[in-house]
Amino acid sequence: MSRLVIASNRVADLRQTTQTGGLAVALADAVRERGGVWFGWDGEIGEVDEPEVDQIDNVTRVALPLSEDDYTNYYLGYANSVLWPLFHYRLDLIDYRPAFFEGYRRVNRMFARHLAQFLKPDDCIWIHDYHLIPLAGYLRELGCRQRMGFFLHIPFPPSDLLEASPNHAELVDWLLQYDLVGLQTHTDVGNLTRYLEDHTPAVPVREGRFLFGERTVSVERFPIGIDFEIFEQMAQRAPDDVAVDVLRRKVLGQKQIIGVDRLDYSKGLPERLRAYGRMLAQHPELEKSVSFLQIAPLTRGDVDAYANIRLELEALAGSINGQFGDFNWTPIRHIHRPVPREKLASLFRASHVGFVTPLRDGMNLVAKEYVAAQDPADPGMLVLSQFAGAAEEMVEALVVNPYDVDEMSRRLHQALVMPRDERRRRHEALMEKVMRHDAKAWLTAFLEALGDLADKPADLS
Ligand code: GDG
Repeated sequence: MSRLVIASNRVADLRQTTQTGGLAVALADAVRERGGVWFGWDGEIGEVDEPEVDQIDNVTRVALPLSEDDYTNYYLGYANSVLWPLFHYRLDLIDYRPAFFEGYRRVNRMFARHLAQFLKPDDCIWIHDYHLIPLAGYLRELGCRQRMGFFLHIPFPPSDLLEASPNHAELVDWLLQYDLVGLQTHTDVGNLTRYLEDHTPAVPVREGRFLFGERTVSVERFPIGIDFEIFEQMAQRAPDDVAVDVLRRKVLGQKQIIGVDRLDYSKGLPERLRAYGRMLAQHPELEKSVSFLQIAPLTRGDVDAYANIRLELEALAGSINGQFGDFNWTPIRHIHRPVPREKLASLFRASHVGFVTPLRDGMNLVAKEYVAAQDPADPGMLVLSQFAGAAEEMVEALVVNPYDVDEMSRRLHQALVMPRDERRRRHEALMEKVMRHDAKAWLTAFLEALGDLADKPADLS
């Protein structure tokens, strides 16, 4: 088995993966099993010429800081003020500046130079997400001929939107330097396929395979999953403070709705709060018998669009509490601090509705975590946006249009009053999918596809 080399914007702390999400754990396990390298930014800002190298058994962790300039132009700039909004269909929020694109190229070129020194000829290289699209191209320029796969965690937009970026042709040319491009959904695969067919000389040779010059490139769907077993177990061990809260709610006969998202404009938070407010207005009988817990830890606070969304949410939550609340009832609790993962799992289990309504999302792992955390005998109900990648599979959820506040309000109410039999039926189907398509299955499918490509001749014409 060849070694595995992972490159991601942030390199995981391989000495302490239990605290991080299931994805980092699954990737860390894979790289430990095969031996290899994990390469990326260490999350620090500073000037260092050489990366920090840490050998942990058979895995080399290679991490380096970003300069102030690179942090501004590559990370906050091109990655998060151009690609993130563009790939989430938000042309209105793009802040395009030539210096951002220059920074993006510069950092990827610099990453390639450092990473190349750690590669062996038959390594299998797996590059993650929108920050590092050009990495394979720059590695190829340095003469690296290894198999390279790329996985995009966020959506891939339709051509009409992608073309709004002055750099769309370069972005797609860079994607064509990979042997395998993995995307989350059928919609994403369709969008990239149409772009390749309409705007590039790549020739389709069979479904999902394109001939580009001397090389072939595969485009496939690999819907990402969660570490189902660990999350399910975690949900069953409620910490004392959550257990007390559950008891208090039981005594009061109160149901809880939960939302958990990084504070981001793609997550549809204002629309979600409005839908909750509308439901309270339309159902006065719910007074004091329901509450909404929204956990939204701050990320990328340095980008203007994130500061704006925070202010909007605070105003909305304040107005809902002001209009409906009472001295002994706070209709909405809204938390910006991150919550430990174990607590999150038990809060999901203690909540009657999981309210997951992004305007656009690559997959959305929270939807899967909510399902995994439920008690199968008396499960809560998931209300899920049709624009989350997860909705392609999780059709037994109450699927909503996140732009339609009235529909969300109706579905939220339906979820709160849904009879137990129907909840159990829907949950059983959802649970089976979340369990089967877990993080391990995603990872194995991707690596098998990348491995298989090595055995096939490049020219399929
Ligand atoms: C990108 C794509 C795709 C959230 N708050 C806390 C916390 N979280 C955890 C959740 C979940 C993760 O963060 C968020 O994952 P999502 O999938 O929902 O969203 P993104 O962060 O935007 O991830 C997305 C994903 O990549 C994987 O490919 O699904 O579409 O946008 O695990 O539980 N965890 C803790 N405290 C919090 O306060 N511990």
